[in-house]
Amino acid sequence: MSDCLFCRIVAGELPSTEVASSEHSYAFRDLNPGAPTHVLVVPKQHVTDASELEAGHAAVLADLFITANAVAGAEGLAERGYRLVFNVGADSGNSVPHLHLHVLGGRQLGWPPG
Ligand code: DGP
Repeated sequence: MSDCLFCRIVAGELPSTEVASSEHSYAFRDLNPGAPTHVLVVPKQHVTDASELEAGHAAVLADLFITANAVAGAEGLAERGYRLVFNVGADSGNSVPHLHLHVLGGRQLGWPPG
C-alpha cells in the first residue's frame, strides 16, 4: 500500500534503523522507545492489524514471532525476559494501521501496562 507508513519503511522509501530482516518480516527500532530496547517487527506484506489475521497468514505470523524472538536474543533480552505486544483498535492506542509486534525489554516492565 503506497500510503502506508510501515509499507514505505519496508520498501526503503522512508528511513528506519534496521535490526533484522527475514523472508516475511522486517524489524526496526521504534521512533519513540518505551523501554531501553523497543523494536517493531512488521510483516513485509500489508496486514492492517491482528484482528485481520486468518489461517492464510500462518507462515507470516510464525515468521513474525521467530524474528521477534531472534531480536530479543540479539538484544540480550533472552535471560531477563521481554514483552511482545500487538495493539488493536483505539482503546489500545494503536496508531499505525500496519500490523506490528512490539518487542520491549531492558527494564522491569510493569503489569498491567498503563
Ligand atoms: P502502536 O501504538 O501499537 O500503533 O505503535 C506504533 C509505534 O510506531 C509507536 O511506538 C511509534 C512507532 N512509530 C510511528 N511512526 C514511526 C516511524 O516513522 N518510524 C519508526 N521507527 N517508528 C514509528
